[in-house]
Amino acid sequence: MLNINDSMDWQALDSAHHLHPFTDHKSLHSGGVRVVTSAQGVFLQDSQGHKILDGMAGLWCVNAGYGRADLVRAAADQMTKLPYYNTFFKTTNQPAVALAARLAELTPAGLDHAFFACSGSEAVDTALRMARVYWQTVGKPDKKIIIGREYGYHGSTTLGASAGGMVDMHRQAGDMPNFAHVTPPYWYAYGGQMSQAEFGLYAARQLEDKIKSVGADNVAAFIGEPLQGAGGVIIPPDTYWPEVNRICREHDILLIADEVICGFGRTGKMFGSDYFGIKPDMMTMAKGITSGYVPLSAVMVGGRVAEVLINGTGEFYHGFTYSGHPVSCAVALANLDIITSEGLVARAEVMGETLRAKLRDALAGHPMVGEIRGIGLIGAIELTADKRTRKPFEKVGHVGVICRDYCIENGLIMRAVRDGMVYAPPLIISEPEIDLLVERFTKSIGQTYERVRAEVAV
Ligand code: PXG
Repeated sequence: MLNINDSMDWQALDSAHHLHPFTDHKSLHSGGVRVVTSAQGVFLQDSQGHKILDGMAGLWCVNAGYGRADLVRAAADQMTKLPYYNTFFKTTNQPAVALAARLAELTPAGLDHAFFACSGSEAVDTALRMARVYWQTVGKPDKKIIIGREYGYHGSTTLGASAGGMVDMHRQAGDMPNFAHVTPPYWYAYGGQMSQAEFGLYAARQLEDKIKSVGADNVAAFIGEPLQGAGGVIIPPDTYWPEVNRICREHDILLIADEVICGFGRTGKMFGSDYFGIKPDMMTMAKGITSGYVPLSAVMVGGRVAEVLINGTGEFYHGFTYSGHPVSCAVALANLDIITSEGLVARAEVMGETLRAKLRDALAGHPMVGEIRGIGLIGAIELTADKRTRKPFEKVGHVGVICRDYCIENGLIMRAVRDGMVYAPPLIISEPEIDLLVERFTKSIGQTYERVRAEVAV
């Protein structure tokens, strides 16, 4: 019989039977998997007794922090009352209705209808299908192409992978027809001699050029994350989104804001669209909607599309067993209560500033640190082989992984994207916890630097 206190047993069983997402299994099995057993506040506990500061809020989602009794109670109460019923066939449930109405209030004006699913990928899939169905319904069935961006991430379904700009995903059956991609507004890497403001306009106009080259009559929608999270926390210059708004409006292209990471306070505003002034026709959201406690996602649909879907399309042949799941919706409502009553959105703005000020104090002069950027409680520290020229390291990703591994050794979870280190801690993080994060990260950067220097010397 398995001894549940022995972490090696869980590791062996995991290797024997469990396929993980985005994982090279050979290398996982040789190193051994970390077994996370519990969590409280901003700290994770693993089966070997390590207490680790979670600088990533799980996967950018545990906005309200771990161990929130109110969320547990909301789930238990709803499971006791009505654990499941579907929202097909002229049926609804109270938490789903209440959440749809609450989201209509919270999102920018005009986004008044919610379609529910379980994951960000399903929300993206739903929005893309809605976009195409919208154009079919209004008599423009050729408008099918979805334009996304390089380094964009929109999930792991085939449509989501095709909309995203991750070339490795495209290679592995994620390259459906009728998708196109444009340059991301990644000033640090691509800005060259341009000012941030100039580069924002330049990157937006790549979209306009693409629309012109494939023909606006063939384009259904542009999808973009307000800031690109999984792509490395690429934060667009202020000039970018207003220009994208204009381009989509003038060429009659639907605009989909993928708020899966940015939504629910991450940027210091309720939504990334509020922060950047995006005027979306649809918004996809997941993760922070329940702080990750249970799966839930939504597409918020604006008046233009909703009106056509409701009054023109007839039946939209799309939906999921768990659309509007009452337990997920009840947890989301309790989570939104926490976010609003504890002022977590404003807190993200203030604590984000504090975190960046401390990171800059500790690291701005470090020879390997190229840029420290962020808004709210999301950001990145770019590592570079040459601070002055922003030269990347020879083997992209190698130094990032070294740094990530030192972080974990030092009791801190950060993600490496190429050679940038990204952070997105729970929005409840306190100042002493920020100090700890900065202290552990600074130590890890120091160790990484020594290691890289030693490698170069060899
Ligand atoms: N859109 C965006 C903007 C996302 O960030 C999805 C859609 C898909 O959501 P689901 O719930 O289907 O995973 C995401 C998810 C990472 C990482 O390591 C990022 C995500 C998921 C897993 C890992 O950065 N983002």
